[in-house]
Amino acid sequence: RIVSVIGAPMTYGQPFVGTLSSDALSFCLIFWVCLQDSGPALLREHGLLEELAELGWKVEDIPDLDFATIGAQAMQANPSLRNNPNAKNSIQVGAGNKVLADLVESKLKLGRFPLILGGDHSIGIGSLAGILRAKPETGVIWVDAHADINTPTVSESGNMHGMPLGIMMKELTPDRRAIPGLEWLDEGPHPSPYLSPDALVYVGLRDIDKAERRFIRQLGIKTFTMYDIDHLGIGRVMDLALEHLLKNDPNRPIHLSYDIDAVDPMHAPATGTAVRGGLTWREAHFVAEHVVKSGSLASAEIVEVNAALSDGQGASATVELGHQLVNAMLGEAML
Ligand code: DIR
Ligand code: MN
Ligand code: MN
Ligand code: MN
Repeated sequence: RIVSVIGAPMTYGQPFVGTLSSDALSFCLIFWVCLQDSGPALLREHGLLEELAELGWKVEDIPDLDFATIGAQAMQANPSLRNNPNAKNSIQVGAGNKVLADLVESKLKLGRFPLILGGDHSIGIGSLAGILRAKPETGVIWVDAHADINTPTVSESGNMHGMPLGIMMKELTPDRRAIPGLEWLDEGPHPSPYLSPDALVYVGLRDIDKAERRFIRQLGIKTFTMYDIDHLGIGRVMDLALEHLLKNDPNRPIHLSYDIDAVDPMHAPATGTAVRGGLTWREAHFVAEHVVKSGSLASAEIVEVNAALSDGQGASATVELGHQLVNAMLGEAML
């Protein structure tokens, strides 16, 4: 099979752009790290593509999406639009995700396995939009310390990496055209379907905002927090997660959206919003391995690997983990 590696170095959905100290800002301007995330480049340098080939995949390497340019062009096209504090950088986030969605959709329709390298988790908007246009029946496993189900109305931070699921659920965002930059989701001959709450399973949550808690309860979303992992063990949790998604259709495609901050900061310190008490190294791998073993994994993404947010040692440890998790997603553990 062919894996299409899509570098999606989005940074506009997280707080470390635009709001930096002057020191950090000059660092940014020199190294471009604030407008273009280094995650995909570092994973490539780490030998990711060669290893996928060794695992038996044909690798299609797509040049990283240039979100800095796409974002700047979108801003130029809408000079009158003000930055919205309730959905920060929504023009740039929206424009970049539109390109990502088209790419993901086209690769899936060619029968390829899209492997998306983030970037912050706002790219979940484009990934899900593209996936649901190609395969509307897809189920999603969201591995994260956070629920990422805020909306511009309820978000306490305004950061869009905390909103992809809130924006992709009809119950929470019935009119996506109201968010500047995201109009394309509901426009044109080919609008992007919403994700149904029962098509989602969470794994690893431990930092949930008040409004998010209410949404999860109201919508009845299947959720396995760190408490559940401690209680039941990761094996049982993943069995139950797959059972929830596959009980009515064992052939349903699954998308794995993997936020590296689900893993304990001991192993993944280079990420924007680290939360203690996360997945162990083995639990983190098992999550991916067990989804692969089901035979249902059709697409995957790894997000929030942000080397700019740690010292060199922390950054290389996080990239190493990200690389290993990608190997797991693409079947390294299968005999
Ligand atoms: C928080 C943090 N719930 C927010 N979310 C993060 O800003 O909405 N998601 N860090 O990855
Ligand atoms: Mn996330
Ligand atoms: Mn997170
Ligand atoms: Mn018990």
